[in-house]
Amino acid sequence: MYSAKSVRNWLLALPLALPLGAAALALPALVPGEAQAAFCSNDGGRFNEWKQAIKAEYSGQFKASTLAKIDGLQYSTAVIKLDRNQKSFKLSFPEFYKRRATGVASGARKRIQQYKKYFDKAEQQFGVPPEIIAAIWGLESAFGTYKGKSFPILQSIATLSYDCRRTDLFSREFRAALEVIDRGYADLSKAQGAWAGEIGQTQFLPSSFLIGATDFDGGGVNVFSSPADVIGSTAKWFARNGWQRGGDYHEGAANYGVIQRWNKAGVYQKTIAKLADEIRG
Ligand SMILES: [Ca+2]
Repeated sequence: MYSAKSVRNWLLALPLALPLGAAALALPALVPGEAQAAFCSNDGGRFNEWKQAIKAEYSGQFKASTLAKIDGLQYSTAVIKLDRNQKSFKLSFPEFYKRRATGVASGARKRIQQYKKYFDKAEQQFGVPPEIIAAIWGLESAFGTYKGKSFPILQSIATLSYDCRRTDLFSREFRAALEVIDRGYADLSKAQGAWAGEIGQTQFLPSSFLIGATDFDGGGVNVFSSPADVIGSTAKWFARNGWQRGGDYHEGAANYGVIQRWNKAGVYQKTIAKLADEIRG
C-alpha cells in the first residue's frame, strides 16, 4: 500500500520521467490538412487571436458546441512554467525502478484480484495480460489514487499548442481533444489532468485515448473514474498498437516494441517489463 507521502514522492518524479506524458509516442500519423498550427508564440499576448484562428480553421469540422469550448480557454502560465522547468532525466534503471516501482506490485496484485472480471475480459478480447495493464495503471496514477495538482485538460493542451516549443505535437493533440469532446466522451474543457493534458488513470494523451477508448462496464467510456474502462481502454490501446497475444514482452521481443510506443523513456520501458514480472511473481 502507498502512504500519502510515498505517493507524493513517487509523483514528484513524474515530470522528470514523463516529459511528454505517457503514450507520447502513440500519435497516429499526421493526416495531410489536419491540425496545422495557426501560429505559435512564446508569451500569452496573442492567445485570443490564436483562439479565433483555431476556431476559424476548424469551422465546420466540429459541432458549434465543441468549438464554443475554445472561447473560454485561457493561456496557462503555470503549464508553461512546468514545461520549461523539466530537467533532463538521468536516473539509472535501478534508481528509476526503486523510485517509481517500489510497492507497486502488491497494489497491482490486489487490483487484478479485485477487478478480475475486467482483466479477464481484457485478456480475452485484446490479448493483453493483466500484469502489463496493472503495471501501467500503477505507474501512471497509483491505480487512480493519486490526487495531485491538476489542470483543465483542454486549456493545458491549447497552451502547449500555442506555445512554440512543441507546437506540432500539441496541435495534433488539440485537434484530438476537440474530437474527444465532439464525440461526447468527456468535456475536456472541464475535466482535469496532469499539466500536459493527460486523460484518465493511465494518462492517455487525447490521440491515444481515441485509439483505446473502450466501455467495459456500460454507461459510456470513463477513464477518469471507471477501473473497468481504464483496464479495457489501456488493453485496447496495446492491441491496436500491435500487441501479440501470448507473446514475450521482454527486451528484444515484438511486444516490447509496443511498450516502447507507450513511453519513449528507456528506463520506463524496462520498468514496465520488470514490474510485470514482479506482479506475476
Ligand atoms: Ca463505462
